[in-house]
Amino acid sequence: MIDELELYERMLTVRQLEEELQKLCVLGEAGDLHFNKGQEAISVGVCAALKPTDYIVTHHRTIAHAIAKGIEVRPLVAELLGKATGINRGVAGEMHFTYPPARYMFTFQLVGTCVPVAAGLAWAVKNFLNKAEIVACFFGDAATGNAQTHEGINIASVRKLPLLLICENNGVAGNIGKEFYLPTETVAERALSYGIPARTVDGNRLDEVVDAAGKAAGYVREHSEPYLVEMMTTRLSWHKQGMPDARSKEEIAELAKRDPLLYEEKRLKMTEAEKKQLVKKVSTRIQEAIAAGRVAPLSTFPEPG
Ligand SMILES: Cc1ncc(C[n+]2csc(CCOP(=O)(O)OP(=O)(O)O)c2C)c(N)n1
Repeated sequence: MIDELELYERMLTVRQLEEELQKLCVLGEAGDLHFNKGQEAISVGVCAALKPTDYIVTHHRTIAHAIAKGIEVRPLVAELLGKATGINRGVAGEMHFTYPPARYMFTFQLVGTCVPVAAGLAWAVKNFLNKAEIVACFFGDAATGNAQTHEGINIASVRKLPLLLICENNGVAGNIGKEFYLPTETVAERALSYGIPARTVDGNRLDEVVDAAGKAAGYVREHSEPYLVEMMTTRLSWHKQGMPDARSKEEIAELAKRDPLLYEEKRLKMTEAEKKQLVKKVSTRIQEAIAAGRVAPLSTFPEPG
């Protein structure tokens, strides 16, 4: 049974953590990170619909997926600050980290690359490990214009691999609009050409995400075949820190009306007092993690040889 309040808390953790990390980027204590603001319901909802033993592979907006898959805030922050106490001893950074104990397997800087690697992992899980687990791969809508995404989906379909494809469709690639990279109205309709099922849902509604991801994951597990779920969403942050948004303030304010946190607060009929209490609880955890990360020793590369 999924605890809805706990899922809301995870979304809130991502939102608040990213806000605090952004301050550290400005101070020069963290690099120019990619944030997930406005898209939190997807990572949190999909991971909640998976089994803890299922694997995930993600693209470059990695922080939300890490929290969603259960990685602790403290070692995650340490990693992002390049500290030895980080999940990868501080040498991986935001777009290359991995945490197999949580089945958070790979993250990718190169757009589209996550898809063929996720297909390879699904192949290994099915044929080598002989397990009933599935692999979920998160990628953006612009990644579908990349050849590697095509190869990955193609081979996953031909080899009947247990791969759940989650397209986070925010309608932009950096500061470029979708008319420059997406030739169809939806990403889901392109799945037809790979002979795999697909559907489009509202990625800003946690309940819809959990339901769609749960059904799709069930299909993938039962049939050992890929399934694509396109989740329509809103990027409310800049593409990355240090790269101001080309969209107007008015445009972003319009998108913010679909804020997944607001939707969930309304749906759960949360009172101001309840929200305040949760914000305080989450904020304390984050502040403790940041304080610990700041004083932790810097990462060191192992000596060669
Ligand atoms: C192969 C490749 N080309 C270009 C880039 C530069 N780049 C980084 S993120 C990005 C936009 C990707 O858009 P999308 O896949 O829709 O994900 P979003 O950033 O919107 O979450 C681009 C073009 C890259 N990292 N890799």
